[in-house]
Amino acid sequence: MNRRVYLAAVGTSVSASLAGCSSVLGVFDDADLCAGDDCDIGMTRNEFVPREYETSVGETVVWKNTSGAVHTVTALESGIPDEADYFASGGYEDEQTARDAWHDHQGGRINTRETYEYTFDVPGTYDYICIPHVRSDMVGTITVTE
Ligand SMILES: [Cu+2]
Repeated sequence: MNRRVYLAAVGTSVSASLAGCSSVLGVFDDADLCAGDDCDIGMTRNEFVPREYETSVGETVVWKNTSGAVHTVTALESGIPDEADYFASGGYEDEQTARDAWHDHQGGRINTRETYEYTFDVPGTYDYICIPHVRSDMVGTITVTE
């Protein structure tokens, strides 16, 4: 975890999350957003916070479900560098398998207060989604620098 980058990212995300604050907050959402101590990216009822996060090669990013809802972290194959490995909560090797597993048995789910982590080894931009909430625009982007 890179605290300096995290704090910078939080600074830019606050206004964005406030702007999208019309949604009904779950019981955990306001009090227990990821504070950077044990995670980098929190998950409210339907948002990754921060939505855009910067890290560097070799750093491990930790997501934590800070809401009462169930989420996934699922990379979009079309949204990651060509040389990068695919990643998804549940450890699925490709996006279709991850989607099928979710629809079949909520495979890859991250329950309340659970975490998912991934170490980025290839620089570039990574787009990912939460499968059950992508229609609510629960999407995020990780930028990995050298
Ligand atoms: Cu979600």
